[in-house]
Amino acid sequence: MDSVQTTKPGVQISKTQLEQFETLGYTIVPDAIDPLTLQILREECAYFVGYIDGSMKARGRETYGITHRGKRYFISNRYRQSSRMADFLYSKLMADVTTAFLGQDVYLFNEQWVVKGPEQGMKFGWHQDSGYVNTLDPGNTHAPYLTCWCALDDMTQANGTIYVLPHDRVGTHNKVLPHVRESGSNDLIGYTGDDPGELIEVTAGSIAVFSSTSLHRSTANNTPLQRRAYLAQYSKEPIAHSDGSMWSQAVPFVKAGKRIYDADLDDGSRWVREGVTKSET
Ligand SMILES: O=C(O)CCC(=O)C(=O)O
Repeated sequence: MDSVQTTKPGVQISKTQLEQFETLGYTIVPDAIDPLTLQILREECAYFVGYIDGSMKARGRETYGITHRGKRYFISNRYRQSSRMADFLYSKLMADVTTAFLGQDVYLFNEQWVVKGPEQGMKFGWHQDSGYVNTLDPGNTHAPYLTCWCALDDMTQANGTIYVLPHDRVGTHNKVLPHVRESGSNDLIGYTGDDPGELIEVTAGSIAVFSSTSLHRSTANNTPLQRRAYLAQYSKEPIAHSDGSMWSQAVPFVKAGKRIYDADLDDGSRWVREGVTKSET
């Protein structure tokens, strides 16, 4: 038995997963999210997609950045508009998962829904999450952060799951590649080689954990149902913009191994870069 850490009954981060993360840049935590929480996440997801879709319709917009109406939604940093999302983001489950990979201090950096519409759900191009940071802020030097990609549906090649390119096949361990914006989709593309990457097919409630320097992409959704993911990103220290100001958010979550999130202090007036909650642009 190689388990080194128990997160909750039935969910463990093993030595093998830690080694896989270190070597390949990603690992999977299967069936991590309990059914009630999964239901809550799906309900919250429906609310935010409906809200953004309505906002786009009302403004006659087909795109907001990388969101394309009906096809693909990226809805970021809205958890304070929900009475339930903080419970998940700052849960024991997420503390146990994030501390296993980041260490004893953890901050929430970013959170977003990534939803692909039925039948016409668009693909998402090869990128590193750190590539988005560095393209928007050239010269940024941040420690890699952690993406917890939470599957809200069973994820398959057909409905637009992700592929990850292991670090050891492309040399991305702690390395951020240049990215170029793709016209039409507005995606930033960080890899144009012919390695298809590793297909991540997981059941709803599983979490794919990867480093912000891991190259990943996702395929189109050709099924009759939405494909829903919730992506929660955490860092081991506040991430600064190269001008010294805060990048995105740095909400204190875990300090010296203890959960310290305080909802009463988290009213959006601190630990948040101005404008970060406005994704309709
Ligand atoms: O869920 C997906 O399709 C991929 C999302 C993703 O790669 C990202 O938001 O960085």
